[in-house]
Amino acid sequence: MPVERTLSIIKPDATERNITGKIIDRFEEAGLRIVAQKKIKLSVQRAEKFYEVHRERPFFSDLVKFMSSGAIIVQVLEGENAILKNREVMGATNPEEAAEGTIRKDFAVSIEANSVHGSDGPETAVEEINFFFKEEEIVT
Ligand code: IDP
Ligand code: MG
Repeated sequence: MPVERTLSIIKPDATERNITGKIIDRFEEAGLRIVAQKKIKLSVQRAEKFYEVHRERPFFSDLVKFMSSGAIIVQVLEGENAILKNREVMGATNPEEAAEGTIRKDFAVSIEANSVHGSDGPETAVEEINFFFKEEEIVT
């Protein structure tokens, strides 16, 4: 299986509740390695840009408000099949539909405040990693 990189975000609802270590443990237990990480706060403008593809969705402005409301941890995760593996560990967008043992099932507050973001494919992974990190900030 190919070694891939994916962009992960631990969202404001999780940093606020001080459960980032519990979430990171799920990634590491699944064989994903943190090769870059920083704690930041997004401006409204940066959050709008990151979620540009959702601009026409009814939840866009609430999502931008939420994602810029507090600290987030952005990470590059690396491992075999990392993009899909991370999505599996995260669980479905709506925690009510997320499988047992997934991060969103165990930690999410709502469909919006669902604790984590993960890239959804190889192209978005590259774009999203480049949105937050320079190559020299990624250390394997
Ligand atoms: P994903 O994070 O599982 O890839 P997307 O459809 O890409 O889900 O949506 C991006 C984010 O927008 C979700 O993680 C969630 O925070 C928020 N979101 C998605 N659907 C809804 C909704 O129906 N109501 C409120 N927020 C939503
Ligand atoms: Mg998505």
